[in-house]
Amino acid sequence: MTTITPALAATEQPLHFHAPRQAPAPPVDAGQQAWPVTEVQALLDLPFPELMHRAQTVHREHHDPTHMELATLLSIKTGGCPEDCGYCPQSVHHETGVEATKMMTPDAVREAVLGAKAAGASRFCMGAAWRAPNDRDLEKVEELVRVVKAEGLEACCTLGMLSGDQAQRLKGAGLDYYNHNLDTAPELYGSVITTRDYQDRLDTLGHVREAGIHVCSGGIVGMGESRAGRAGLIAQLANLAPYPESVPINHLVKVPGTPLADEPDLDPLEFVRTVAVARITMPKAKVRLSAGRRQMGESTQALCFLAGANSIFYGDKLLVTGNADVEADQQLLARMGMQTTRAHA
Ligand code: SAM
Ligand code: DTB
Ligand code: SF4
Repeated sequence: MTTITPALAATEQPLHFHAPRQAPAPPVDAGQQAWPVTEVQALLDLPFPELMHRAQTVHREHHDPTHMELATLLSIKTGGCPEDCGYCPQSVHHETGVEATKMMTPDAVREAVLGAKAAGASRFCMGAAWRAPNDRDLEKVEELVRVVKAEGLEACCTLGMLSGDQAQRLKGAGLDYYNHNLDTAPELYGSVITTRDYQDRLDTLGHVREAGIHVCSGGIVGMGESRAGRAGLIAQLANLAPYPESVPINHLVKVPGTPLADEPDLDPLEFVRTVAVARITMPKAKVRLSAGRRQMGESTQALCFLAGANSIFYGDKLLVTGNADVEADQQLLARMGMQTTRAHA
């Protein structure tokens, strides 16, 4: 069960104080459901040191553990969203003080892309507070995707639900990734969002996949769910065939005025466990430590990187809330001896 990393194998035997506890093996038959939720929960339940060892072993088999992807996020159309997502400051259903804006112009977006590139980001993700874009919106977004691509960054969008035709159009504009999160386990979805259902989310992911755009899909941890709830989310993501190329794991950012503003704090180790299990069940994916980094502090972030997170949102702002500072991120990565990739134009 334990793989010896090449560097270790060449010189010495690993120390084993006791045999690792029984934990599920990776899927063997691609035709079957890859990760039953019970097996995902069994991973979440492992003693923390065992779980971290498993996650690091998988991580090293597929990725350089010293590498970090930097993705910058920009809200191209903020607020006024008709959906009622319980966590979200941009919903018209919650009084959060977020003002609705018009869509940003290509020139303003270009400026943000250049800033992100100069700061070292290689991926640029544009978010809009829509239930779904209309066709006029989409035409404008196509232009923005071209702006990002012209500067040599990977382009990602998150615009809400998409039809098959809209996904094809974004692909035609050069979009690399589309972000659309499952957010939580199917059985918890209705208690967080009532204006759309899980199947709507899965349908959009299907359209994105069919159009040949890479899928970016993850969820939010810390919304009051149990371990079983987190297992349900990870199992859904891991059982998408194929699983997403990119998996954002957000920690709930509690925004005053949203229904989840007073949610009790989650034990940080539960968050790290979720990252580790995402890494084990989706070995080749980029696992992005997304919202919540500012609040969780450096030690928890460092544990998440050791658990297999190899991408972060980089820039002083997420969509409407603050992110960890760029300088603090650069220092943390430098202190950890980690490298990033720069965009080429
Ligand atoms: N409106 C589009 C949609 O919902 O697909 C795109 C933007 S929406 C803000 C993108 C994602 O941000 C959500 O699916 C959710 O996972 C995440 N998000 C929103 N508010 C959050 C919060 N307060 N804390 C953590 N994640 C959040
Ligand atoms: C994702 O998974 N997280 C990002 C991005 N995809 C669009 C959004 C996080 C939002 C956090 C709260 C806010 O600033 O609105
Ligand atoms: Fe709208 Fe997206 Fe916020 Fe939900 S998460 S309210 S769809 S912006």
